[in-house]
Amino acid sequence: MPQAKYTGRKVLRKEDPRLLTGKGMFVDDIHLPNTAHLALLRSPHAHARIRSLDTSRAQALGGVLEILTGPDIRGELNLLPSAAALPDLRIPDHYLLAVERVRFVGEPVAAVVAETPYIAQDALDQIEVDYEPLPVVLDPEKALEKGSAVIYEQWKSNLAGTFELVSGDIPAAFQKADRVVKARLVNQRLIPAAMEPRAVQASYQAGEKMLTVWSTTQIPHTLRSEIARLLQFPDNRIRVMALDVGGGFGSKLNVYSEEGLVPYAAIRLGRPVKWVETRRENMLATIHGRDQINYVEMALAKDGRILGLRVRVIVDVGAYLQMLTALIPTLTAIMSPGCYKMPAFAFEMKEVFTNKMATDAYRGAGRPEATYLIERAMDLAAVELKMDPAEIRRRNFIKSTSFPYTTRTGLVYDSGNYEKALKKALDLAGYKQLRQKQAQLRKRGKLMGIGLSTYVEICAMGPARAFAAGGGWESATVRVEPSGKATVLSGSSPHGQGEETTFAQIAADGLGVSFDDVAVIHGDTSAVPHGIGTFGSRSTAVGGTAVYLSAHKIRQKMTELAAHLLELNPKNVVWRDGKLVSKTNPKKSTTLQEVVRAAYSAKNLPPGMEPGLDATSYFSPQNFTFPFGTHICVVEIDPETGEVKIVKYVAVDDCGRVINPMMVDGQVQGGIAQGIGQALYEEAVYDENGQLITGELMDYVVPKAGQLPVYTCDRTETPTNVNPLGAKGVGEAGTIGATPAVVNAVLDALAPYGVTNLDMPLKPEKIWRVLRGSKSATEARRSLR
Ligand code: MCN
Repeated sequence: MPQAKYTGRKVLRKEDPRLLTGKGMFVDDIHLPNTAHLALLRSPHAHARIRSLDTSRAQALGGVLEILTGPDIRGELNLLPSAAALPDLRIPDHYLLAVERVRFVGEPVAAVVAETPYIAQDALDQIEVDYEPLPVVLDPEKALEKGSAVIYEQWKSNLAGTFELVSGDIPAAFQKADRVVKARLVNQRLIPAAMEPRAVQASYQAGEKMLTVWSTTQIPHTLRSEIARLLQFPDNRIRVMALDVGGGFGSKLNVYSEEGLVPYAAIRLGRPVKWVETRRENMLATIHGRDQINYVEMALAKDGRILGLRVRVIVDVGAYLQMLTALIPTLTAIMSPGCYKMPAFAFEMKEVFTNKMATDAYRGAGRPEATYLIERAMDLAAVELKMDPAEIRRRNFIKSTSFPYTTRTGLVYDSGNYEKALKKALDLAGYKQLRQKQAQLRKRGKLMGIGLSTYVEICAMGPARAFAAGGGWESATVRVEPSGKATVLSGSSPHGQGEETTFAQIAADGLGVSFDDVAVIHGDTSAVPHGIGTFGSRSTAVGGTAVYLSAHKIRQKMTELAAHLLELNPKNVVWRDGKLVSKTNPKKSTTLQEVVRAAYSAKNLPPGMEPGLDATSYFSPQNFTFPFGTHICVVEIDPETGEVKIVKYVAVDDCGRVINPMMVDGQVQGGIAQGIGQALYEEAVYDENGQLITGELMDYVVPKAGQLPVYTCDRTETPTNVNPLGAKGVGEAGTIGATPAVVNAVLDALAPYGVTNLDMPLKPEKIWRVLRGSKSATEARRSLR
């Protein structure tokens, strides 16, 4: 490949001019003539039997075109998909519309299609459903107790599935331990709350038997296959388009009822049908994230060495299994040892059904939970052993000379230098001075805390052999057009990450063309041959590599063609400033333009060479990649109100070779905002009847700019050899690194009160109660002196 002109540089995003000037094209921006509108009647009960469902009054309303119910479509449409991620997993029948029972508030019960969205809404009010309320199961631990109400009678228990991973001699580790630290850590339920809620539109061209579906999806090709399966409709007659998608954070990496119902109604009515989710529906019935209880025990030698880690996990999966619900917590299992040498490890998990919306992939998806539990345990260990939190981490790090490193959980960490990232972060934060300042402030009764998190995560999903959900590869076609401009067709489908820019950088460097001359097309299954999608921070390492490989193939072909035109051996042709030049005689050259023309005119091609200039590659990596880093958070707490203020935030992340440093910073900062959100503000709360009481953005606190600090972001760069770009993922790193750093900082600030653990979110009220609980705020301040 040529010298990089664009890769590694802060190139401005191609997407921004259209997005920032309101010229983006989202699903709701498509206005097809004669469009009908779909609305869903959703269950008001968390658990109930449907005694009867009468749609006759709604049906009689003017403008109502069609009403669908669970029993109507039961035999017509297949069940929603779920990956069988655990050997003993109990996968409930997940109908597109409830049949006989509802199991969470918000579950779709009936669909109305009408001339306008308003008529559809009015008609919902006319549907009469007689519900017989059933006991509600909400607490996943109580749900496992004998005598608990059961959500699926056929299984006689609320256990969805189990997972175990044991490696090394755990009993011996705990027997010889000088100290053991223990904690019950709650990783609360979160709501992804992407800026654009979900939306689906479908249109059926009966003449061509062609179904077009526009969806706010992260996985257009997978969705096409799933719509084909749901509707029993040929996949080669379905076109799925994702257009611009206003964020997903994992919540659009799924297949939902509406993605079957809308196309189904469009075919039946012979009219375009549209559904646009409201914010309240989005909070209720688009997947949630996290929701794990982790019982952690760490065995330690007195010099701070970890001897063993035992983790018992209860996962609240909600009422149904969405596509990856059961799989996500297994990522917690394999990543729990973190950056540390772990002589013995045991992980035991139970996934439990409750009457809530399903959990699934939310930014970080299983890894924030792993990092949280290990990084909280490291701080507890530091307190127990009276060691500095940075020092105890350093003592246990896997050394930079040990890579590739096989972990206790069977992964092979590709590359890393954890100590270097930690040192850089400590230097940037001025750690030593911060500790001195903390000591002084404590004397003055001020609550200041410093929190660390040193993380490693797994991304670039992933090697096909290890990727339970199937399809660990990604594809890209690169085409040099007759004009000399280039088109990239990518199977990755970004929804905010900016690969229209970074893939253009990779292609422009590969082809020796200008960045402005590269157009990137994604999210259209009719244009792009194949793809898997954007999730698991995989697009750059897997999809970007496919772009690189295709560009490389074209480059090779152009070199051979130029050699033919110049009557040279291809080995003697070099690329220089838009020209292909003889190595030995610089006067002998041809331009890229001439080579392109020759490829398309096809009048003078080397024997056996096909006309045209395009190439498709499927890249299937042999391993995951393992980005890492250190985050340091400094907080001050107001002892009167319990309010936490982040006064400093330093992030040093390592995602291998960087394609675009500006975008990597953007990804890290967005991720940290979500990590801070979990640590301090966000929490999905259901009341005792299973009603979601944080069902609006008024109640569910997504942090705003004023609640976030100015970040200091920096990097170390440790390339991976898993792909030729040397790139690891970064899309989730901030979220993974941030949460424990913030919580550790708050608990460090509260250390003088003897508080060692508090569950997230660390809202002012919770901290104020802790401060009040020990003494009044004023007395407490005095006691610090
Ligand atoms: N990048 C880079 N150099 C690297 C790695 C990445 O320049 N070594 C750039 C990429 O080219 C891309 C961005 O950083 O522009 C993120 O790339 P990558 O880490 O490959 O992640 P993906 O594109 O696969 O994105 C998925 C990831 C996930 S899993 C979630 S969740 C998430 C996230 O990205 N959701 C997001 N970032 C998001 N950003 C926005 N705006 N909206 C979301 O919904």
